[in-house]
Amino acid sequence: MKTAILFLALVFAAYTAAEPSNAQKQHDINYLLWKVNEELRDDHLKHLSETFKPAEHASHYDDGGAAVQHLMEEDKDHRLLEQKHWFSLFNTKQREEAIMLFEVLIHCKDWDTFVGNAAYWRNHMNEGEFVYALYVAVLHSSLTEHIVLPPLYEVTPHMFTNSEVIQQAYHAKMTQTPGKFKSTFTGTSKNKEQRVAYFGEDIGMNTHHVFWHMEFPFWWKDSYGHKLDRKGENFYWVHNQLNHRFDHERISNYLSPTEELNWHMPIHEGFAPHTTYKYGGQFPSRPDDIEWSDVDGVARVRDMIIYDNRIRDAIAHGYIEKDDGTHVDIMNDHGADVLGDIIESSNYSPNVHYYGALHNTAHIMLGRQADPHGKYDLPPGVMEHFETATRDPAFFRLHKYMDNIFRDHKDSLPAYTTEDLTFDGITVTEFSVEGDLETYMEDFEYSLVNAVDDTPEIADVEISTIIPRLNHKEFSYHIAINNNNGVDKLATVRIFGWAHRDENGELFSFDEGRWAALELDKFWVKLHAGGNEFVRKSSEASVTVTDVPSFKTIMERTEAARSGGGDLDLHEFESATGMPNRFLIPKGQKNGMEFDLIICVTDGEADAAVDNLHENTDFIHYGAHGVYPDKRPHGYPLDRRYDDARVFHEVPNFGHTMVKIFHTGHHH
Ligand SMILES: [Cu+2]
Repeated sequence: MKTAILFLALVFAAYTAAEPSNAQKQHDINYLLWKVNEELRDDHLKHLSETFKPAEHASHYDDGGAAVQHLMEEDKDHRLLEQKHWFSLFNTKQREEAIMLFEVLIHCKDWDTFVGNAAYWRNHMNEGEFVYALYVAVLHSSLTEHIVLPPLYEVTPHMFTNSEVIQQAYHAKMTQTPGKFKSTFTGTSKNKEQRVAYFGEDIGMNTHHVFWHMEFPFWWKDSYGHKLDRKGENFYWVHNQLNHRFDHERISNYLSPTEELNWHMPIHEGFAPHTTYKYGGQFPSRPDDIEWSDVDGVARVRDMIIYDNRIRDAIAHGYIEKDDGTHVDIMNDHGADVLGDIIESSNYSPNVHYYGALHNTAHIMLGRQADPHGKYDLPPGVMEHFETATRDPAFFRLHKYMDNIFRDHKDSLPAYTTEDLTFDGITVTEFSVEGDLETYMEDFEYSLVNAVDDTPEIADVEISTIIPRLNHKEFSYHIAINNNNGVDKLATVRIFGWAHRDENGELFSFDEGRWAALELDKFWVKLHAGGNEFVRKSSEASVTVTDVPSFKTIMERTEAARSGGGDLDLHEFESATGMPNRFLIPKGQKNGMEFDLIICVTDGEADAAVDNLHENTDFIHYGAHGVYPDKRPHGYPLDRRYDDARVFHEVPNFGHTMVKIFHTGHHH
């Protein structure tokens, strides 16, 4: 008996040794990413990086060590990209290397193997590849479930910060003088696009975009452990929302909505990024009104037109053709998912040979238009990084073009009818917002300590930048719903909004408005028999996330938990995949921008893909783990056309209200 207890105690000790506390794991991740272009600043990790032997632990990988063998051989043969060189995910060879490291990490069965590999490869691989592989692995590995990734703009500040400010940061470091430098948005007011640069250049929005592409990598294989649910449809929806949010910022700034990119027409807007690679020079600029050029080694413009035609043909036919010649019907709610896989394209595309990779190739095409034949040896353009792509107005034009392809498909589906939408016995009796909605600009400060070079012998000086960003005051919806069914009913509540008028003050038609709608919230409630009344706060919106705290704050909280022995709780920041909550509503206008709000209450029993959603209000909106909680298509019930707008307005379980969004300038 005693020996059995002793044995159990030993097993337990061995088990706990293998799985350290959350605070310890967070500590390791923090230091792996801290000063990522410099030597490791944690003694244990440094020791690991010098002593860990990746290939000697075959039983600690669930692929028997195949991935690590592969990477070791590449390294031994000196085939890996050098350090202190730019990295672009759209560069095939570089991406393959980053994926090799990701595959090593995702196949680790325990933390010691994971962290040993991370420390080892940090010294052996290009820093950009390392950061990318580690971020994606942390997002997807079951070993790192509660790890919060530090804000990317403080890990690789060059990708988010204007060169002028980066130069000031180097100067501050050289002269050992602390500095806080003001960032401004790229360009001058001579460029109308400057008015909305606060959106495309928002570092939180850029991070959201990068994270989405890390949660749903186009190169994902299900052999990594799980299937990415509705990946293609999510691709369509996340970019649809980015586009329509951007268009709303344009309307509130009296600009016309983004025009779609056209392969037959010049690219109207040029772009001067004012950003520099940490290694590899300036990001290239693109002048105004250039004609499209074929890009050597990437694609010809006419290839893009051919792929475009094939995709539009599939929409017109109502099916796509798989590579084995069989057909996949797309005239249903699942169609957008298949089209998304094809258009991006991802590994889920059923026929990449025929439909190409419209989105990924277009990103590279746009990124290279400044040097399409490689004559000037320029590094990749901003469009070739998810961190920087939205800075370029052409990003939104490209995505408007693709959004319109999805719209062609959605508009080809049968219209919703009253029967489709009615939730028997349910009536929305009140839907209102307390007070006015109010947006404002505020100053945000982030650290540039990781932008500059240093040595362990010289102490850090505080270097940061201050940049304006959009925010809004908290508000709440008042909702009253009558349930005449005599029994409890589970309901899905969906809230959307769109500008009442366009940039010229003309009314939006219902059809224009519903396609441009912004998804503001989605949640499940239990409706009791009779009257139900509740308040929903803007901060609870399930489509947005809280901004992640600074790298320094994460480190301080981690170390406090480690030394105090308490466990680290950063769970509110675990998902960074949604839009920052600051952007929930578009910027208002001084005298108020009219904004339509609608609420759609539908059958929660029929919609829910997961149990007990009414008790779990902070479900992860785009999170890559598991099944997406809502069975309905994204944007439902605004995703399809209506034969008559009255169908929508007369459903008793829907409600509407009009509000005004005011903008009150800069708050300090
Ligand atoms: Cu994207």
